[in-house]
Amino acid sequence: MKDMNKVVDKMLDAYPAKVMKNRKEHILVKDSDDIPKIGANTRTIPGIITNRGCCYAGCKGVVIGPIVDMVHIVHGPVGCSYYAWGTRRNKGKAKDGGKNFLSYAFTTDMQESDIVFGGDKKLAQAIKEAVETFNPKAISVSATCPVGLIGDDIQKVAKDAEKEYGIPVLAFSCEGYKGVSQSAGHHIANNKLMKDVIGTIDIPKPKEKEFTLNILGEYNIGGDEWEISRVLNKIGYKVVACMTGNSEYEDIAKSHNADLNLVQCHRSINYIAEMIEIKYGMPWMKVNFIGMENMSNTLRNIAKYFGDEDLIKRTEAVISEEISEIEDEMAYYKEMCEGKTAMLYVGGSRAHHYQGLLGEIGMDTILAGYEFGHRDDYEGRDVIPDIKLDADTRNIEEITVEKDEQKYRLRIPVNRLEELKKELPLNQYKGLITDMKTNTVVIDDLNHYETEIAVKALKPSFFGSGIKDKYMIQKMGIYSKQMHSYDYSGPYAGYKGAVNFARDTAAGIHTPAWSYTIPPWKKEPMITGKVEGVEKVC
Ligand code: CFN
Ligand code: HCA
Repeated sequence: MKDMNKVVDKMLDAYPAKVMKNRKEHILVKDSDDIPKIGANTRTIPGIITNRGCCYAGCKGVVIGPIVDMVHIVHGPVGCSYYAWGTRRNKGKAKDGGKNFLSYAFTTDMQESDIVFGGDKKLAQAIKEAVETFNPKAISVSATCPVGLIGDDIQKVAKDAEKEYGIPVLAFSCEGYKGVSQSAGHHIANNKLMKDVIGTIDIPKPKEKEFTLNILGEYNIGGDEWEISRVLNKIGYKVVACMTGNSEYEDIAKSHNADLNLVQCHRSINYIAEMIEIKYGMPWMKVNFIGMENMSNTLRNIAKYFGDEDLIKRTEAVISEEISEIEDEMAYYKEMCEGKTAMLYVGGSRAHHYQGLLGEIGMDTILAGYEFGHRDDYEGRDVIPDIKLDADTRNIEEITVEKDEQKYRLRIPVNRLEELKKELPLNQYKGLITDMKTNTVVIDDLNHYETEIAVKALKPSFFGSGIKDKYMIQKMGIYSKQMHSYDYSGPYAGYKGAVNFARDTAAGIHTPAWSYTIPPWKKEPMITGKVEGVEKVC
């Protein structure tokens, strides 16, 4: 068994003392069942080749961009707009009579003169053209770095446009430089959706035995949401809104009327889940639709939440039907992948979500990390303490109570919710570290240099990565799959998605291409140099 501490020491060894001290906090070896603390969500050291993106990417690219029937205008240079155009593969379809603008890239194409004289007028003109040409339900405006630097008031432009055209125009001040990663952009997007969209359209109360859900933190990458909803619909659930994959503006406006929020990606949308619970009394449950076992557990948990006998029965029937359709093929790919090892380095949730699925095809994850996860994504978060109520208000189905100037509406009796919280992942999340085996490595904000050391030392068969590191890994002769966009494949969620992933992974690992690739350490002479009189081999 490889001594992981030695691998980590080797990574840290090359750094100057200050950098080493910083990076040390972000790297750990899991050597017991304890959950150690990890440094996360802090600024990347300048000069290090990080894989992180920016605040604008997190707001426009991730959370707002997938809403299908809005025109999403990027106020900034064309490059920023181009960057967030289509590469994420968040798919969407227009609903009956609806519109879908996902294939367009709308930008104000800021030029030097706009930087000098201000870009507000150009933005107002862009909104006017968008309304006249496309007549969308709503418009978003996302700010890029220069907008904040020159002080264009996009909030005012948006307000004026709203008055003039009578449609919602949401302005996001998500300049790229805000915060330390995409994460700040998620938060900005969540806040505005909550403040200005969610709760603005009411739908009648669900009929008896109608079980309604929202899926939060699911962006329909490669069609994941379609596969998840197919199974949920088959069991009998109605999905009101998926935030924000494949959703229309009005779905999101109505989402407060559903019964339960399911949270797939905790990192990008926990804020909305929390705020909906506080404002509308709808609990949230952590789910994982990736992998057969995770999918089945998730479906069982949802059924248990509602506690309806028919629903529980239908859930079991659908699970067995779906599994029986794929188990032979999964077993075949498992034979091909059994005993191989994987590394996962993806944004803020997938490095955790995919470990179960990899396990189902016989692969252990030996190193994992997030680009921008927070400490709770790594270490987990406990049940958020309940709103404390007077004894006589317990057991009442629908009440409104005032606490800390907030109104809480309770949909299910508090004592039932309290019981359920003991059995189900309601308002709680087990972090990535919890699920990793011992003698594995967890690295936050992994950089290219550290990736190279880890790959050379541990030679995994699979590296789940992004566009920035994929090819440097493949040049080392290791199969690397983009876990953001699934390269050109998908869906990977749900049962049918699990087979797609298993098939792609088995094929990727076994392609003969790797035997033609000679990794650099086999053909290049080692570089030697002298550091303060000490012979140093790199
Ligand atoms: S689709 Fe999500 S699942 S939203 Fe987030 S944290 Fe990014 S865009 Mo890339 S693939 Fe990635 Fe997650 Fe949530 Fe995607 S792991 S980095 S910001 N992400
Ligand atoms: C982003 C979007 C991204 C980038 C993917 C990658 C995505 O945060 O900028 O680096 O390969 O999923 O498209 O995470």
